[in-house]
Formats: sequence, C-alpha cells, structure tokens
Amino acid sequence: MITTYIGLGANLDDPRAQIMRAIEELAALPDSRLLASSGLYRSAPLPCPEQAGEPDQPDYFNAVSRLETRLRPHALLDALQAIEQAHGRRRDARRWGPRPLDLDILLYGNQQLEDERLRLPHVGMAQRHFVLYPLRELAPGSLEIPGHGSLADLLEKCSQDGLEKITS
Ligand code: A4P
Ligand code: MG
Repeated sequence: MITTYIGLGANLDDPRAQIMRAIEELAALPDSRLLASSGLYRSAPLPCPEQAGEPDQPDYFNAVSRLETRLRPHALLDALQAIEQAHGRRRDARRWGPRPLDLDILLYGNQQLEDERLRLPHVGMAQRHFVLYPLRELAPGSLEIPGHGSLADLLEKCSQDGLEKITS
C-alpha cells in the first residue's frame, strides 16, 4: 500500500456537498482505504496566469484526504477523473475555469513523476495555502514534499491570509 494525499476543490453547484460526497466516493475506491480527511476551507480563486484581472468566479471550497492504495498512479488518476465526471465536470472549459469538483493527486508516496498525463507532486501544491493548511491536519511537519522540502518549511513561507476554515 502506498500513502497518497488527494486535494479536493469545488466552486460550483453546492461545493460543500460536492466535496462531502467526493470524500465518500474516495472511501469506496477499489484496492484503497481512506484514512483521514481534513476540515473544509474556503478561499478566493487563484488568479489564472493566462487571464488578466481578477477571476470572476465563486470562492472555492477545498479539503485534503489521505488515502492508502494499491492502485498505480495512472489507475488512481483514471478513478479520480471518473468521479469528477460523475459530478458533472466538463473538461472543455477554459483553464482554471469554475468546476463542481476537482481531484488532484498531491502526493503519491515520495514518487516524482512527469509525463503527459501526470505530474507528481502536483504542480503548485508547495505554494498553495488551500493545500498546505489542510495537509497539516493530516501529516507531520516532517513530511517531505519531493523536490520542495518539508511541509513545516513550506508552511513557514506560505501565509494563511485569505484562507478561512469552515468545518473541522
Ligand atoms: N494532471 C497532471 N498531474 C496531475 C495530478 N497530480 N493530479 C493532469 C491530477 N491531475 C493531474 O487538470 C488538467 C490535467 O492535469 C488532467 O487532465 C491531468 O491529466 P484538470 O483538472 O483537467 O484542469 P485544471 O484543474 O483546470 O488544471 P490544473 O492546471 O490541474 O489546475 P489546478 O492546479 O488543479 O488548479 N483556487 C482556489 N482557491 N482553490 C482551488 O482549488 N484550483 C485551481 C485549479 C485554480 N484556482 C484555485 C483552485
Ligand atoms: Mg486539477
């Protein structure tokens, strides 16, 4: 079994309910065991690097889950994308457009990988408050983010400003 951390994000169609339902769906994945999930956090959408101005979309709700799995990374990605599809996710929309559900593999053990479908660790996770603060609820500060250093070091460089904790 490999320990993975999954990032959940949503900003459309009752985002809180989307995330609560997605956590139940993670718990039902084959060859996997859901070990824990963080509380729910709310924050403004990140400004997309390819679009000028402030993003015109609703706030995001985010959480992180810890999952043990025997699925290989690409099989896990397939399973997560199937869950996104079942939540009505459309992938033809603009990059970083609003979505009912986004599931990212943040970490897969300590594996580093880069191909046309998958990058591990997930790009940007090391700088994002809506990833690092929920992750802190589930993992020790000594957790190594391959290529970026320890979780504790990353948290020190990442302000919590603008991140509101909604539920524990
Ligand atoms: N992909 C590559 N690596 C991974 C991985 N580790 N986990 C590929 C999951 N997918 C991975 O993703 C595009 C492609 O990334 C997938 O087909 C997969 O093969 P997508 O979900 O279709 O599109 P996206 O999510 O719009 O793009 P991207 O670049 O993954 O965006 P992010 O990084 O997910 O960011 N603001 C707040 N406050 N909270 C948020 O959660 N999320 C985003 C999206 C922007 N702003 C946000 C938030
Ligand atoms: Mg994504």
